[in-house]
Amino acid sequence: MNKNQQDNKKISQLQEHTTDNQDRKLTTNQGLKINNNQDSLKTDERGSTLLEDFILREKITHFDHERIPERIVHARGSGAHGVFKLNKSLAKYTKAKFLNEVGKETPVFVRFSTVAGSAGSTDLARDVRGFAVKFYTEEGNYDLVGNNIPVFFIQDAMKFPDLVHAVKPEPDNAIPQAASAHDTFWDFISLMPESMHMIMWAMSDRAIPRSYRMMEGFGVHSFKFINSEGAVHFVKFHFKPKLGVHSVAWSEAQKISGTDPDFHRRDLWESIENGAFPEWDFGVQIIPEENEHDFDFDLLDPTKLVPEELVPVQLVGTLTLNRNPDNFFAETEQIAFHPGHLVPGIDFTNDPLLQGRLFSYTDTQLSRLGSPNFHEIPINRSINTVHNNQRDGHMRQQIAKGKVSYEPNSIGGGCPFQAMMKEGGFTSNNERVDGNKVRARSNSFVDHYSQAKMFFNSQSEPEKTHLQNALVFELSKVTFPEIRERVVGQLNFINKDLASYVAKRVGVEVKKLDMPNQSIPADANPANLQSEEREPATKSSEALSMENTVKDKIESRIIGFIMANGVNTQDVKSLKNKLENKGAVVQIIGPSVASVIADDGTVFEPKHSITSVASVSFDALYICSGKQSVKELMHPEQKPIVTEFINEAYKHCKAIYFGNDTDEIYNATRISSKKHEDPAIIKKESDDSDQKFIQAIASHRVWDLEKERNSMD
Ligand code: HDE
Repeated sequence: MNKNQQDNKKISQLQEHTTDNQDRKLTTNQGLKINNNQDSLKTDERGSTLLEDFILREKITHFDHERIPERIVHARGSGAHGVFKLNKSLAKYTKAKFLNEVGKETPVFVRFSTVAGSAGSTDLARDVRGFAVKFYTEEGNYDLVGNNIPVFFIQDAMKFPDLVHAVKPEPDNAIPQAASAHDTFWDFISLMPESMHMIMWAMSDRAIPRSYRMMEGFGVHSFKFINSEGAVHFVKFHFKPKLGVHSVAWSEAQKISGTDPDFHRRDLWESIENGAFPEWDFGVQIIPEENEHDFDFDLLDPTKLVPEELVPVQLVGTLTLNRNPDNFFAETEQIAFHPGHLVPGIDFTNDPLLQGRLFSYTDTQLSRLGSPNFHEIPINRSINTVHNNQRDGHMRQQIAKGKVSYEPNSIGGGCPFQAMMKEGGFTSNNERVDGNKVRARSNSFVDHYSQAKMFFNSQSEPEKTHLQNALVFELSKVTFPEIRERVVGQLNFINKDLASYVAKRVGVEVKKLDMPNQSIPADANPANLQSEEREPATKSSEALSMENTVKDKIESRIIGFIMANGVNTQDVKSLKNKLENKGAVVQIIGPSVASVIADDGTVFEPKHSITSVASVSFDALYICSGKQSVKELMHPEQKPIVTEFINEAYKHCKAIYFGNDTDEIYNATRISSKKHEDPAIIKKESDDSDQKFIQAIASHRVWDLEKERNSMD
């Protein structure tokens, strides 16, 4: 543990519950030392096992009960510890202490997740990603349970079970796993015009991130900040990754799902182990209460975002993940988030989606973790001690002293006391409430297309192509033509070209939207909440395109060095040093995992054999210099494997660098027939070639050249 981690109050609290088996004897759960862990107790060597074998019974009983229910949504996830540091005080807006004092550090645990798949599903599913942060503040736990997309599919919690049932595997045959490309999801979506903005995001490359470290995080709903004078501001929360927002290609995602379904989990784990700590800027968009109605959308509507052109994001803090969990189940699986875990100075709004969440999260922990004492599980404990009169329940850990478990009391001197506001006692925002009880949707929520248009307008050409093709992919898996037609009808409200592009490729025509006439009251039929086509007030917004993201870093990018015996040592070492100095990770790929002997006798140990890894696991490739090495790689047995490996990286628009004497390899690949200049294909020609390669890696991909790179066969 380094000094920073020792100072982390949450980590020191966890130490009390952490064990280490190093140099210890095996024991039962009662602490009894075990002398034989190989054989059960029997009537004879070949006899029946005795019921009295309490050691066997304990071991098997525990094993029988090892599984707990997985999360109903967000089951597949990975997490890490870290710290949140405040760089700019928000005291003007909120009295939350962790957001007041510049320089203050608050321990955090962050869990990233996919939504639809089971706990064992692939990381690379086309899906929204969860981005849930637990801040262990001095005033109690504050949970910001967000996503990597700033809006949501539905406007009201009432529709959440329907949405989730629609996207999960279909109930008759439990197919498909971790995928939205099926009938029931698109049936639901085609009837829910309010989903269309989120559909634009979910079909964009945001739904197939390169890494958890390269995703944004959003609180999604509008929340409230309350300052010490009681003044209220609306706030939207943002996390912006220092490494930029980057994605993989869809064909790459599908292949990664086979070659390394733990791709994101591994990436997070390894970058932290390697000291390349993932970092985000934390930002807020702040809107004074009196400006609530200044927008052409409702701040309470979770299918809308606040364009950064209207309200800039103020960057006020840094989130850094610097420590992997010691135990996945104890920490990542048992962590229990809840948007209702608040601290003074932060409050909810009436967003009807958020309001429903406030019920759901404690409820789900009860079924998942099995007891109302889930807050006592070490990862869930607040760093300040809990004092209240709640008692007992399954698996109670806390030993609360004294006779008294009620309030008011005189026997216990009235303790624990209620805290006054000035002592940090939480008070809800004193909002005036006046209205009729109705089961209805506000008219201010019925505009479903203008922000979907804004998102589509904001995309670069390659991003638009990817989005269109994602829709084509998904809808091609829908077996009901009328559903495909309805979705296309919805798309037509967003963009005519988009609708006709998709229609042509999924075998339907663009028609006037025909919503089924269901036998329910018209005003309660979601299909009737269809809005008119409307132009967005903000036509397009820079922040919505990944094209405009950070592209000047190669930190933690994985560069595959392809080499064989006879490779040029000097050349390998020099480039490796340059890349590693900038924080990239170099991994050697050999013809097999056997040691590679270089031209001067130096031994390189490959991490991978080219036969057992695919180029999708790398951000860029270097074909190392050396005649002998090239000769071995171009041996008839190796040649097809090596060329396919490189061709695939080419197809995925990656940077590929050819060292000296590698023309034979270059000529064997599809790259040799390229017709135009390609800044990410570099030959070692001059002193600045290495620098060009570094720049190409930092740019992530040459998406602009995707058509060209894929068109030659
Ligand atoms: Fe969740 N959501 N959600 N959700 N959600 C859960 O809680 C729910 C919503 C989000 O890493 C569950 O502990 C309802 C929006 C994340 O442990 C459950 C509604 C956003 C995670 C639940 C929503 C989220 C969850 C399942 C609509 C983005 C994973 C397991 C009313 C702002 C947290 C659990 C983790 C998890 C309910 C909508 C984010 C069932 C009812 C919108 C990141 O309680």
